[in-house]
Amino acid sequence: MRKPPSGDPVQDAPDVSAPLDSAAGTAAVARSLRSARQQMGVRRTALTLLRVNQKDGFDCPGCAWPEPDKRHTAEFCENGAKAVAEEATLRRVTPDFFAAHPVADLAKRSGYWLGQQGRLTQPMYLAEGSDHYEPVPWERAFGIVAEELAGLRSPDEAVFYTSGRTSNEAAFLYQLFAREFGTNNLPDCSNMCHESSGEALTETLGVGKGSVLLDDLYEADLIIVAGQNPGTNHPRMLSALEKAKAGGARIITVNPLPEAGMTRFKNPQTARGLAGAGTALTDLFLQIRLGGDQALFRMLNRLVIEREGAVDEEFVREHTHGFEEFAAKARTAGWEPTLRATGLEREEIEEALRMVLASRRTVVCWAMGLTQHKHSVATIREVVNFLLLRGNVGRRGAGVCPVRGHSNVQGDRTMGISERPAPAFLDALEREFGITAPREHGLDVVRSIRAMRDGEVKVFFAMGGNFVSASPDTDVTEDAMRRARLSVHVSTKLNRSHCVTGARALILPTLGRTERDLQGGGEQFVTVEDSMGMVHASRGRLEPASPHLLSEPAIVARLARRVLGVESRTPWEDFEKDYALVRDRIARVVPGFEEFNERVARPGGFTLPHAPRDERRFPTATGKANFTAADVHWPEVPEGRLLLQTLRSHDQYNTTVYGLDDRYRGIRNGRRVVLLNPEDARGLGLDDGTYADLTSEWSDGTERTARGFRVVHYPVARGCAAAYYPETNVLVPLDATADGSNTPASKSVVIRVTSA
Ligand SMILES: Nc1nc2c(c(=O)[nH]1)N[C@H]1C(S)=C(S)[C@@H](COP(=O)(O)OP(=O)(O)OC[C@H]3O[C@@H](n4cnc5c(=O)[nH]c(N)nc54)[C@H](O)[C@@H]3O)O[C@H]1N2
Ligand SMILES: Nc1nc2c(c(=O)[nH]1)N[C@H]1C(S)=C(S)[C@@H](COP(=O)(O)OP(=O)(O)OC[C@H]3O[C@@H](n4cnc5c(=O)[nH]c(N)nc54)[C@H](O)[C@@H]3O)O[C@H]1N2
Ligand SMILES: [Mo]
Repeated sequence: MRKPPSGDPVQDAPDVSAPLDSAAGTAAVARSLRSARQQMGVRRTALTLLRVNQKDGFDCPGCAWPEPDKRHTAEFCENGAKAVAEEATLRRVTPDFFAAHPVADLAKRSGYWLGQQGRLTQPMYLAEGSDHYEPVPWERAFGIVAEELAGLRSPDEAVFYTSGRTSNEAAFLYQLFAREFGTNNLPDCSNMCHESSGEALTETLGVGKGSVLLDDLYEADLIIVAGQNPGTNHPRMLSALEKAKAGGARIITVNPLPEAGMTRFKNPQTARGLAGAGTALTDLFLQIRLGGDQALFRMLNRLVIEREGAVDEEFVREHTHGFEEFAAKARTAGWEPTLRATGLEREEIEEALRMVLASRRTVVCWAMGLTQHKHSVATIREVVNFLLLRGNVGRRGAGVCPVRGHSNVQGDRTMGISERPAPAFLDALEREFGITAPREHGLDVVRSIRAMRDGEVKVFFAMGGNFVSASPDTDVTEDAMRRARLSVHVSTKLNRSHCVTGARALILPTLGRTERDLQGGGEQFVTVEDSMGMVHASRGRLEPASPHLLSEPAIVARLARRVLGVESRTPWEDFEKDYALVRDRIARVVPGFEEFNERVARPGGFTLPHAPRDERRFPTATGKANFTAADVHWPEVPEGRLLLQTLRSHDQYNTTVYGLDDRYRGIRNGRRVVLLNPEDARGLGLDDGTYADLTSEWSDGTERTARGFRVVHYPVARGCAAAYYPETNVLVPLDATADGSNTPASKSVVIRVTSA
């Protein structure tokens, strides 16, 4: 079939052209200014974009990549500009809009359409049995939440979700409120994102965060970028890689797709980048099969161990534990399974080995390509083994670099947003606030969905995000949400989670990063922590999108007063007026934040301590860095089936679709595409341009189907397929999660592709 089958739920007619082999450059600048002007107009564009990531400006609501010390006047990227434009848009969703659109009608719209309607302006309430949201005064909205919470048999029948844009101050108050209320049910987007990294790093190094700073990248001899597409998702990282290369670093890219940004980068901030050929970033491209990374690193580790003098024996002796057991295991790695798991040639791995051995200082960077598989935790532990062997932790120019997603997802965790809080954190919280914190572990994202499905959770509260679209198994998740008594979303923009709701629902509109936050105590700023543990202030300057908006800290503080009543000894009212008082408390509860207010006042902020990086101290169970000797796994794919990864286009931010232009991959005007290796496609009788249905097969015998995807012949690794998230979340079974982190295995879904 050449045309989309009729009944296709989303208007989608993808145009396809050849993928590009370089990223950024003038086209990126033009694209960012165009989307900014469309949403904000000319003057606002100039005023806003110049404040992104400046020392007295606001933190870009895009990704968590850190700001360099010497900043350009335009320290943002094409996709940062889109993130800002999306928030600073002049379009508004008013009560009239809700009067004109019944919820059932909104539920039929695409996520793209919903997002394009503009900023939310007033608190809205969907009464039980009603088909329209209606405006509701703030105090009544808080009253509704309090009513439902008071009716629960146990505080654990409520869940408090967080998406990673929430500031440190709001996150700290939010977790305090949840714990005073009595639950650790604090799932967050991390559960779907870098949880596997946190899990693996905590066990092996004692700190669940990255160990490198920007300077380390600049000083590295070798940087391995595995399972990450920085050209789209962390574009400013390309500038750092370019600088590293100028300093002599070499780069190995490990990815089933050749991504334009890693191939060649035209830095839009330099004249040469704008006009010339740009910098070739990747020295060696390993086009790996999905999920083959553990096998790759295991083989490299075997080869390093076998090579005379290649292991840093002093480091291993002084600082690590478990080497012998690991080495014995690694020596058994065989070539045949390695080549099968990775799809690579032996010569390619040997070339990688030569680069590894030639490097004194190695950094490994990764993102979702490593974290969203069943065996992700073991894979990341293998990366740690790899770095430990040659002493590449706690040395300048070397270390682990998990590149975070949301701009404050790391900070939210530091502030205690976690369903499995450390006992020491709870002890400190109890001491500071005189509360009794619940000690039992709470629910993560996947377990929250199960609990809602099974009627065990009745109130769902979200601080940001788009839970039903971001979560796996869309149909199951939506049904689960519909079983809730009440769903509440603190949001800036309309999304699908406002349309698929509990029996009652509330939308609580909030300020974005770009906006001025005026409280009783004067103008406020908030703080965030980037992917490298640097904490700094973020100050919005724009007039808020509507006079009815409340800031996230104000929403939490007012809700807490209403729900907890006079029993709470926490000075919520003071916290709402003056966020510096919140920071004083954070300083006493969270290690590394001593003298928080003083230190964050300095331009550029401060860097949090990191024991492995700063002093080669490893706060693990053994007191050393741990080698781990897991079995090697990779996804088994039955005959005639493919392995699907669900990834991001260049024109989206998670569930927010900015536009329909996945520029670097040459895909425009539609998102229902499936990228297949031409040989695999031919084997299945699927010509480029035809339409196909995707059916996932799960081990319990259940199947899930998504229909009407345009087949695109694309240079993906053999046996692998790629399609966009969130359209394909419907294919990811709720129970398909990573061992040890419970992260949905969104990058290894076994599918069959059949002609539509
Ligand atoms: N503009 C923009 N920026 C963003 C986001 C966005 O949506 N838009 N999202 C933010 C968030 S929350 C996050 S977590 C990050 C996500 O950043 P990324 O992790 O870069 O995002 P994905 O699109 O999921 O891309 C995964 C990459 O890993 C590769 N990959 C997939 N599976 C494997 C595998 O098994 N092995 C290897 N070696 N590679 C694999 C894919 O081909 C792809 O290049 O970006 C953040 N920044
Ligand atoms: N299949 C598949 N599923 C995935 C992934 C994948 O790669 N494949 N990736 C996973 C990952 S890495 C992540 S992080 C999750 C993302 O999951 P979420 O963080 O839940 O989703 P987002 O799409 O980032 O949330 C967008 C919404 O956040 C709201 N928002 C934006 N800014 C603000 C703000 O400042 N304050 C408040 N209160 N609200 C705001 C807006 O209303 C917007 O509609 O998705 C996960 N799901
Ligand atoms: Mo993420």
